[in-house]
Amino acid sequence: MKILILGGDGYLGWPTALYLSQRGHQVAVLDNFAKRRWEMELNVEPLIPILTLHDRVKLWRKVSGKTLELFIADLRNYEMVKSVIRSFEPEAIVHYGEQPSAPYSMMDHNRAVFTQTNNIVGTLNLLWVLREFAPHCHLVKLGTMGEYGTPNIDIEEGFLEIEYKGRKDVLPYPKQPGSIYHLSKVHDSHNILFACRTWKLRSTDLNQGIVYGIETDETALDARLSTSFHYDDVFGTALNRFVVQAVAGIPLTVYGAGGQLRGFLNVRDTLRCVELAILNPPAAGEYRVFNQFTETFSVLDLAKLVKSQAERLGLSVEIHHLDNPRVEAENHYYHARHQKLMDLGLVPHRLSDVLLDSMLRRVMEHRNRIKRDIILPKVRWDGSPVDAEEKASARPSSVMVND
Ligand code: USQ
Repeated sequence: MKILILGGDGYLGWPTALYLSQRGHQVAVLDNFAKRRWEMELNVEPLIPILTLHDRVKLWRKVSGKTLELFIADLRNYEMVKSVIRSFEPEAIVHYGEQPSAPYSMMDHNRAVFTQTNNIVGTLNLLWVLREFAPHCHLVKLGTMGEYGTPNIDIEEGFLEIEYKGRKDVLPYPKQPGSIYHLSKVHDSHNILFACRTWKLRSTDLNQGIVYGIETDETALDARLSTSFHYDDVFGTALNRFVVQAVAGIPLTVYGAGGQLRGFLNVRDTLRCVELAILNPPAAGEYRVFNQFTETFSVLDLAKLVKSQAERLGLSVEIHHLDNPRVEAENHYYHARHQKLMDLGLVPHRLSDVLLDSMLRRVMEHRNRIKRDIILPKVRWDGSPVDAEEKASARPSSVMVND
């Protein structure tokens, strides 16, 4: 199948491209290198150095004999999106091409506006191009479990059957996201649902949980095929950060009580879920939602798991409860359904001692590259100032990001 990966230079886009290409699909990757620019803005970098996208594509051809077509384009530019879709003619599009960080979106007004403009306009352009030039193409869109927030009832997969004043309907599940970034995904979901209903496009919205892991079968073929693995306070996610902190001898940064419950999945399962969605497309006009995670953990339990596995490797690990920089529930009900991908055949890679051990060992190989001053959280949801120690490593307070 002809598959276009938007955000093909990123943590998930790159391994997805390799995975699908390895399985015989004709794959193209598109990126505008925004992530690399944000890294420069914040003075952060991936733990394992990565090549330029051009060189990664060349290396993949050498390693696998397979070709990835490369597009450099910005989704906010309608003409660019149009020309890519018309020239490649994808049958499926996997859309990771958005600003993915909640803290980045909460940093300041500029970045809040940027996140929503970038994400929502990019996706709207894409929907419009599909309407005009590729109405049969299946849009596999990366949404987030964070769209739902943490309601005090079970979370369903996208839709909720409700009875109100004696009448029944199945309606989009209510959304209570916890950041400007998560809100951007909610707005995308509404736009995509509208496009499917009105223009008979077809789409799968993958409400993905928090991804962890460094390696996939394809990136392991050559160290230089590694994906872009972040552990800083803006682009790193909870478990990936804890593993790096454990290796660096920095106390694990649990925000608040640590009772925040979230759905997690291994990076290898992200790739399989995307493949399952592609191989089982929705009908024309259908908008469907899959909750894409495999296990639920509290943040504190994750920290404890990392601590105990790291101690088996001889590392000494402490857990610190930091004043929570976010506005979120720290003790709450959380029961989210995630059956549809299992029904399609997903066999999860569960978080195990073996898996944590291999992550820790991989990070240990790169321990000399860990930047200690990019670990503590410096973005507060309520806008209150960071403390003196954090300020010492503060970022530029004003950055023009709206190019
Ligand atoms: N947390 C800590 N300590 C840390 C980092 C995070 O306690 O050092 C806590 C946060 O307060 C939060 C939870 O861990 O309660 C998750 O935070 P996160 O930074 O790992 O993930 P989040 O901001 O929710 O966003 C990430 C990805 C995003 C994706 C989302 C899936 O960056 O792209 O959409 O996970 S989900 O969370 O299910 O919405």
